[in-house]
Amino acid sequence: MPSSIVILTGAGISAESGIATFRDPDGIWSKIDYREVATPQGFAANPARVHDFYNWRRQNVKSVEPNAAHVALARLERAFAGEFLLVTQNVDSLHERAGSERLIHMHGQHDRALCNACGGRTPWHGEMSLETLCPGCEQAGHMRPDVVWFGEMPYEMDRIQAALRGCDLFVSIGTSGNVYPAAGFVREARAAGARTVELNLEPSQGADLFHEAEHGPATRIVPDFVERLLGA
Ligand code: BJW
Repeated sequence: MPSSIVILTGAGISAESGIATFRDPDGIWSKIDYREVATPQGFAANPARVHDFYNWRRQNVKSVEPNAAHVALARLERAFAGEFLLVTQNVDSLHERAGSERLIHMHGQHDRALCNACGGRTPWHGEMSLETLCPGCEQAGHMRPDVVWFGEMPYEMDRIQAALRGCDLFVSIGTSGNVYPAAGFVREARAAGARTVELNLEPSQGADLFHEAEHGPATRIVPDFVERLLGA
């Protein structure tokens, strides 16, 4: 049994809940140019377009439920006696809705807004527009979705890297391994001496870097993996 676990999740863990992934053949980036909606330059060029995109995504996640893979990770966190950190690249809230608590949203969250002027973060569940002003800001700054776009620094990197340096099991779930720094976590965990496991529908970009892999839908392979781990 390991003593310290870090788990990284990506869009694939939420796919069976009904949230589209990014790079699968029918994924979001097959229909929409990421430069227009997921870069600071895209937001500066056409903020209304970016607000429309995230209003649609925020609305979409309201009707979905956590699946068996989210539930299994919450169960692992509760049952495991050692150090545990779940790092998700996902901006949906399905992990916390399934019961996960030791969780970092490294690419931000749909249900929060970020003030361009004061940097304050506010819970946000409705639509956002060019007229949306920061409720707690003396400068009445404009709000943007609290998500990390390309070229921006992901959140809580110091905490994540400390956990990677101290872990003896690293598990990557439902991510294509295309986007850094998350795609580099497996190397950091390996350098720290961790056993590394990939659970994904298909081999990811960095599949060779994992000691073990299991390929299949997350709702099957994640609960199976958790049961084996807790039973060991
Ligand atoms: C299933 C399944 C099922 C399906 N069961 N599995 C050149 C080299 C190295 C790095 C760079 C470079 N050029 C630029 C960079 C940096 C850049 C980057 O990595 N670019 C690459 C594309 C090359 N990264 C950044 O800019 C990051 N910041 C950064 O590096 O900061 C440092 C810095 C700052 C300033 C200056 C210089 C350096 C920020 C990245 C932000 C990513 N943002 C997004 C949008 C977030 C908001 C939103 O949701 O709209 O985050 S993009 C998108 O990709 C989203 C995701 O979190 C992220 C990762 O995607 P993920 O989760 O892996 O999804 P998919 O679709 O790719 O994969 C799904 C997988 O699931 C697939 O494998 C399926 O098979 C599988 N699957 N169904 C199990 N049922």
